[in-house]
Amino acid sequence: MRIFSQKNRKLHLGKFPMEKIKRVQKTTTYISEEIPRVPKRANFFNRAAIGDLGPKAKHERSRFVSKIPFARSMGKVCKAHMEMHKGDVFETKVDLPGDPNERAEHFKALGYFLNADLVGICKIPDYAWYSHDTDGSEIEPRHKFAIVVLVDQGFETLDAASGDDWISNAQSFRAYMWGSNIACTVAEYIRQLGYEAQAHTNFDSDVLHIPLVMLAGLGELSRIGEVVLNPFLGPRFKSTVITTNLPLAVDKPIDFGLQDFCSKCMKCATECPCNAISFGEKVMFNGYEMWKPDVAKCTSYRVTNPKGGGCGRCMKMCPFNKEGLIAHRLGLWAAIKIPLLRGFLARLDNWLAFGKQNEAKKWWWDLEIVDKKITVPNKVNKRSVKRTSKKPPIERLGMYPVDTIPRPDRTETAPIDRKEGQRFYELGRRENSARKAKEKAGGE
Ligand code: B12
Ligand code: SF4
Ligand code: SF4
Repeated sequence: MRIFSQKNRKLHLGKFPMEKIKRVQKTTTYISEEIPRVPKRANFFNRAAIGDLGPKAKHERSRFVSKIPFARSMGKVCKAHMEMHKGDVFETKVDLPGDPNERAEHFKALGYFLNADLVGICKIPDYAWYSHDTDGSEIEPRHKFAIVVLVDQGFETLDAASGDDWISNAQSFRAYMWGSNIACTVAEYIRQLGYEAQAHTNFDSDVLHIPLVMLAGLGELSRIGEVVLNPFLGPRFKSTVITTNLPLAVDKPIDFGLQDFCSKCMKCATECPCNAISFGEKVMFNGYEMWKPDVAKCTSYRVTNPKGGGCGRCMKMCPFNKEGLIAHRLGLWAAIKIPLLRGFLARLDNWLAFGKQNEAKKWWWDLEIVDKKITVPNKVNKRSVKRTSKKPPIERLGMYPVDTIPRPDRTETAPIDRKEGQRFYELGRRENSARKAKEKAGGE
């Protein structure tokens, strides 16, 4: 719903007023100068497939998306796009407008024309390139610029869902599929203009999306952990990336007060069905700070979930996952502009039980593919709102930094060591407190 006329709004600005959000020189998440590159073997979906999370996760990993018929069909579309990720570059470089600003505006407007929800541009730091592919071969950081495209997972459908029922993976794939359409089209177009370009989608990506989404000024890293939150879409999006050597003007990171808001709100942590999200302080992980989630717990839960396919309940329950003028825009304005209100707004969201399932919006069928037959599952996750922000007395989270990752080409199982993971978590917590204390004392 648009209240005011958008007649004179330039198309590269998109539909959300991102130009009103404060821009900053550095991300609101601390990033040191020394970030190691990691191989695709580190990806916990890959680890589950190889058996590092045990036999049950290994078995279910092979079907956790394709067990939902609708998610499976979108997956097939994305798979068909894979041959378009890379491609030949036209021999003649087109004489494009010399100004990188004009070019950046062109590609943003193009993204919006193709139905992107948000588009940003950044330079790609080396660490955002995976170091090795799944076969162990090295990956070269080959392009300097990233066009980062965000696609909504769909507010109204998520409003009806529990976040971990029989639509969850299909919501992910809705966004992956549109993202794949956009990224493959834009990459091919850039190659026709005579410049190298590659699409990085959910089916194959040589880059890590989280740092790129932040650097392209599309959001701040949230308590959920490995999720960037945009003020208008909340955490409810998937990203897709086009890397290129075509020089483009870049965006700056944003600051809308999320680090402070998340320090006063625990809703994602309270509502996570497997306690994978931290109630505590940020930790240092591979040279940057974050609220690291326990990805072993999250991956196991998502792939083995017996009452649904996948999970995204943390996104669903976040107070920033809203739409509408009163519920969202006014609340958002207050959360950004009045820091003193943030704790109250977080409590109010809980008290008003925002995030409860809205049955009026349910449209999909609960269906599961078992042994190539479609069945109606007899179990479905239905959830209400916990309405508490109490930290559990004991919180056992593990994390798995670069030194714990199996060799890039290792195809045999390398079971994770949960005790060691918990030890690393404690070390990361201490490292971050020491860093902050030093910063406070005026050190580096
Ligand atoms: C594998 C994966 C998972 C796995 C395992 C993660 C893991 N660590 O192995 C699990 C199951 C946990 C998972 C869960 C979810 N995921 Co996920 N995931 C991925 C995926 C496909 C690959 C990441 C990877 O290879 N990790 C392995 C290594 C690299 O992990 P790592 O070293 O610990 O680094 C992680 C972070 O620390 C961060 N990171 C890496 N380098 C750097 C550097 C800096 C400076 C910083 C600040 C951060 C950072 O990114 C990595 C993300 O896993 C990415 C897509 C992508 N290509 O980036 C999506 C992605 C990160 N997931 C996404 C989402 C949305 C989710 C879920 C909400 C599920 C859902 N229904 O949508 C949950 C959220 C869980 C949580 N609490 O954070 C989105 C995030 C979009 C956003 N809003 O920011 C992504 C980008 C997918 C996409 N295309 O949009 N995911
Ligand atoms: S952290 Fe993982 S298991 Fe927990 S709510 Fe988010 S997606 Fe679900
Ligand atoms: S639920 Fe609360 S703590 Fe979690 S990401 Fe959203 S605002 Fe931050």
